Amino acid sequence: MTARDPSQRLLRIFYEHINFEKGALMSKPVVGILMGSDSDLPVMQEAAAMLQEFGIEYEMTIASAHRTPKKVLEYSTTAEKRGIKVIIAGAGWAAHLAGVIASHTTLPVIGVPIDSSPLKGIDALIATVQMPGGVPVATMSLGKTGAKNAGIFAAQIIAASDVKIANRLKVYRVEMERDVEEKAKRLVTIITAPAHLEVEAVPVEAGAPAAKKKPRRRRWKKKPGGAAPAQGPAA
Ligand code: RP5
Repeated sequence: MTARDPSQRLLRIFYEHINFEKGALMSKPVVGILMGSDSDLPVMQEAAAMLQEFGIEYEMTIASAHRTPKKVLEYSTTAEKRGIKVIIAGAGWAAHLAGVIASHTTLPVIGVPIDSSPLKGIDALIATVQMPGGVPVATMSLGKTGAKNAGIFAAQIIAASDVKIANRLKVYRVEMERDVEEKAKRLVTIITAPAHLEVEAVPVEAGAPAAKKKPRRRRWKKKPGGAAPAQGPAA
């Protein structure tokens, strides 16, 4: 193998993004994650991460509706017999992967449109979501969030017949609610000033998840005799 060998490139990316200790290679996968290219892996590993969180076994491979149509056909027509219960398919550009898979199997197919094109994924979104009647694809939102939701949605499908996974999903929701409430409490502390003080607003960096942000600095400034500025807690 040379350094430019595509399989080498894939392995490198795979090792960078997948935590093998948590078991990316599993003995009895029930979810199949497919993607059109190794360049989709940084997005699609979000789906794998959620499945790992819920303790669901999965397998992952690259198969392209356009570049490897025979592999897609083979995968789609044998998945059910091999014990796969849900297929997650992510692709960018003219993203036909999820739809083609759905045309070859009655397993539920979850599509993740990937924002890898100059059209920023609008092409992939439309190609994935606009399935003709009779062959549905459950289309998620674009990019990493869509891949994350695909993992959760696959867990929800599995949970319909697996009470252990159903309970893990309930715990996940409770934890998510608690996290949001904690962030809301932090926000109230930051924006509610004592009557004799005035808060100097420090802008929040856009986009970064709150948990990873540096704690916001509070700068308190004496306000001569005035009340705190009228600000309520943000939603
Ligand atoms: C699609 O083409 C893939 O899903 C990928 O998002 C896009 C670009 O692929 P590469 O040219 O990066 O291999 O089939």
